[in-house]
Amino acid sequence: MRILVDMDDVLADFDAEFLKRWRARHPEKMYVPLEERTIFYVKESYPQDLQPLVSEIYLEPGFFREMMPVDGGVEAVKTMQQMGLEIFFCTSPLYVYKNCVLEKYEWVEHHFGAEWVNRIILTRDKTLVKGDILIDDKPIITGVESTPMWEHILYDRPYNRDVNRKRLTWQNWKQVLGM
Ligand code: T3P
Ligand code: MG
Repeated sequence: MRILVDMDDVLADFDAEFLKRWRARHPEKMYVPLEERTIFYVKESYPQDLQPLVSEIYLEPGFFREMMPVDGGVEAVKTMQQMGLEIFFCTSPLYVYKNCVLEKYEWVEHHFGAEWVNRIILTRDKTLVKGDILIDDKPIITGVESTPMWEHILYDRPYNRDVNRKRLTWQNWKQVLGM
């Protein structure tokens, strides 16, 4: 069985990194706590006049490299591999790819080890990738293939709770996947 695992907000905590930087840089400005996020894209969760300041943060050097791992994620992926599952990271670069692409590779090398870099699939279209399961926090995943090979299982996040689909966290993945 091949499992595709998304990176941002599944293995690497994009939202926490954003909030940490936002609150340090703009302590006088409003912020949206994670539990109140109902929109996938962090920028769209903020008023229009603040949006350039939001994207400035996740476009800056170091943002993707310095994200903390999501609790239990690294361990879960390594356990899956030990159980004989075939694991690939399946992640999309930002359209403004300058720092993000390199830093995603660095993040995997740092948190998993150099040999795991061979397992990165970087694509803007995940529907083209073959796998049995895709674990991803994005509510709806679209691309040129209308019926992807994988089953999308949501990584549970506040902004995807309106989607009625199987969901898991790194605390309950074994029960949800029946392993
Ligand atoms: P991933 O496929 O690893 O989840 O959009 C490019 C990547 O950045 C993609 O990574 C999703 C992530 N991302 C967010 O999680 N939230 C955002 O607000 C933005 C702009 C990107
Ligand atoms: Mg994601």
